Amino acid sequence: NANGISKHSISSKTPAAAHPLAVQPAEIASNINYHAEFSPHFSPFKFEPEQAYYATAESVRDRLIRQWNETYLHFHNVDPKQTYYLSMEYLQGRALTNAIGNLNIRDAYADALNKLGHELEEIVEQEKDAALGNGGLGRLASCFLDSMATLNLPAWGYGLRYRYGLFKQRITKEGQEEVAEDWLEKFSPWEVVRHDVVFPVRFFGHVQINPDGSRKWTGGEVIQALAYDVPIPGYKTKNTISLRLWEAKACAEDFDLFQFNDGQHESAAQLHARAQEICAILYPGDATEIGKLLRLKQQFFLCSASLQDVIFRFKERTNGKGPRQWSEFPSKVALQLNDTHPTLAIPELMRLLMDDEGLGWDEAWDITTRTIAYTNHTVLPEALEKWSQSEMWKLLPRHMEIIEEIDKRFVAMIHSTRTDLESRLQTMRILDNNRQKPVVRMANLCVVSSHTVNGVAQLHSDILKSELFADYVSIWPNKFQNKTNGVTPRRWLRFCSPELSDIITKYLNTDEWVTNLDLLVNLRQFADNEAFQAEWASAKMANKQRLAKYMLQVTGVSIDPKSLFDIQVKRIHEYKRQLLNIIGAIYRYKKLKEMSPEERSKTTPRTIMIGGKAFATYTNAKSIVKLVNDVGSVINDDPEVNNYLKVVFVPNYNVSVAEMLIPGSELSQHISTAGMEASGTSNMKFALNGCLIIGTLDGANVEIRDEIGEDNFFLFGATADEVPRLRKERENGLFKPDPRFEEAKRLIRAGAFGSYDYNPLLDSLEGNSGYGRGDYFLVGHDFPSYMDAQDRVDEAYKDRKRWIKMSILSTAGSGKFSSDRTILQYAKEIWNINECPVP
Ligand code: B1H
Repeated sequence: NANGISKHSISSKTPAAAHPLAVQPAEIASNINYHAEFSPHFSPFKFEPEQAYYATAESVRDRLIRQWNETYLHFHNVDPKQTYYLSMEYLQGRALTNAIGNLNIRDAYADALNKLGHELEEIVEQEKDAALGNGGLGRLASCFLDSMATLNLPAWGYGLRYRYGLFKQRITKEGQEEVAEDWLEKFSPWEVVRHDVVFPVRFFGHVQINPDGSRKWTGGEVIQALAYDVPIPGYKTKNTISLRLWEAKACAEDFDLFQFNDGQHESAAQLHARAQEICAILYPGDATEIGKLLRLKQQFFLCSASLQDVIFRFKERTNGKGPRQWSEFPSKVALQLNDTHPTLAIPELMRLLMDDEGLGWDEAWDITTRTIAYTNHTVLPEALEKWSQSEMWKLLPRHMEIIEEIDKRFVAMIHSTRTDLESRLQTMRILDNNRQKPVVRMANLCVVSSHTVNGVAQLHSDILKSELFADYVSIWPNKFQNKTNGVTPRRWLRFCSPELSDIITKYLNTDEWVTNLDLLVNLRQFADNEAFQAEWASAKMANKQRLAKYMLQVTGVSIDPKSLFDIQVKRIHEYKRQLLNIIGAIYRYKKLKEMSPEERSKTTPRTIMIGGKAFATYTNAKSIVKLVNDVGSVINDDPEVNNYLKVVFVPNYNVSVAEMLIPGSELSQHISTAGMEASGTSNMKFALNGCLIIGTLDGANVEIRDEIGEDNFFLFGATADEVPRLRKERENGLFKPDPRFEEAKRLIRAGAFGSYDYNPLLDSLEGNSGYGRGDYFLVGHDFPSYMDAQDRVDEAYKDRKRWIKMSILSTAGSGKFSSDRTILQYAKEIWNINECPVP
């Protein structure tokens, strides 16, 4: 290629002999030993758990690479239409348990490790989480990869290889402290660097107009994108797909030897430093707009490298049939944008097709719009990405030309065919020029340029159609779809709760539910079966004991496994209303204090666990973290009540912590202001694990309740369609707060939980209007019905048989929420791709 960088391609000279892989535990043990001895990372004379982990992981990786190569070659030969999932985030968590589970070699590896004097359970704990994502959106991408592989779909993921993933949360007296998380400190055994896969990505520069009128983007700086492949095995299938993560690096020739020898060390390495910046960190925002130029660079870096790779593969897979026709592109490639973060794929594909491949606008536009689809994950106005036009002109001048042209043609189309929409044009346009600083509205660009736009739960998709994108629906009524989220039942039940899984397999008399989650519905017939109930209860108890042990270890607080385990874990955000939870807990504490010992002994003992990370500059979210910790310190140290109530903050919530918490949970809180949580996915994981939900009619809660039955769901709160009216009423001074709510707030202000100044946080719940003020999230309004729902929880828990039955029905009703179902719907209804199993 132009930069003299060679690309990998399938050669006729592939190595022939397949090296046999170990099968028996003794052979596996010797293979692990082999890796321990020849891995250059550690001294061969040590075989502590850490070394054992790396050697085991490398042994497992050999198998993944074998399958990955077979899958790649198979796709190459069959040349099916393939989906590429573009996402700025993947929350992979740990890989070892998942890999040996999916490859169905767990027992052999456990035996092999035993032979070497280690326990698998201890070894898997050595692995650091790969946390290249913030929350639900990133974890969804990882669940999707697992399902794509398991369903044998020709699909894979593209992302960025951040040097530092999501920060580690440390809890101090001051509250949350962010610490860089060094997931690559030693190295990651799950990635394979591909020195033969490198693409140039340009920034800045200018547009050159050629004599024939064609345009070319030149100058500026060019940074290289280097591929790292993370093999993603499917469950009990040979298919192993790829998560390709790009790393940024500068070319050797960009290193100015003359300057360096001249003593100007820093400026000599300037481009190297700027390249390193690009993939240095994941921006730790979740549903908050991050207006950083470096973030825009990251987004373009992902889009450009991935599209060059896709086009390279498209051209390569000709199977000797002569050069590709560009008209074939949409029948070979589907691109899915995970929210607007990879929107630049749209102008970048247009640019590559027009400027590099010589296509005209109309043909390039036709190909682009038939290839790209967009998933929206939020309606929160502050999370809708808008980039400054002037910054974009500097960074991506050719792309801005293309975006202007898309906008211009859209405006012309409205004027010529839809004069009825002319009054709406100012909000529908891609360019917003009516501000001091004109911006590009990324969501509008996505809607105009995609063949399909989808929301992530039915209620959310309905809101997209009736509110956020209503104007576009009248132009393109068939463009909008719903794809309710799902979670992988492998990680989120089969592997994180082997105890419960074994019982399910025993009673269903098959383990097919792991790939056909709808089979769980057959558990309903056992909901009243006493033997089944007893086994179910004891599995849940074992999980609670494991969780209690963990909590003691990380917080020093001892919790009673016989108490009701009530959990809320998710990113801290005002719309998710952790404040409602903690204010409810404070009122509960106050009531317990007022009771006689006799009365107290009749209450349902509870352990409330709250965990999650707050965006570093989100002041109210950080105050909430501090408040939960302060309230916990007071209650947990109060001997009068601490047998009946504990409040514990779960530090550093991440995927691995979730795998411990969710199986041990009995009640979980999904209590966002209705209409604001697009879907939620942990609600699905909790329900799948037999945990009951207290929640609002928001996001996927609505569908979960439909599936498991309203009797098995603790519902409260305003509905989405009531929210605007309630906010109005509040503005008009018509809201009368509940005295219990007022009392709990008064206690905080009076310093019952320490001297930290919670007034600014509590003030957000007062007043009459304004975003973030005047109780925009309706905590006060929903408080009384929340407390009623909590009373119903306490009553239900006293009847153990009833509770266990509800728990069973919860799991039995969770079949719909498998990401296998979600991905099959994407495959059929958006991507138009078919399975391609490796024989
Ligand atoms: C979701 C985000 C998000 N929606 C901006 N939007 C980000 C927005 O770094 N940023 O700038 C990062 C993430 N994340 C979540 O997606 C929704 O809030 C959940 O309700 C939903 O379940 C999840 C997956 O669809």
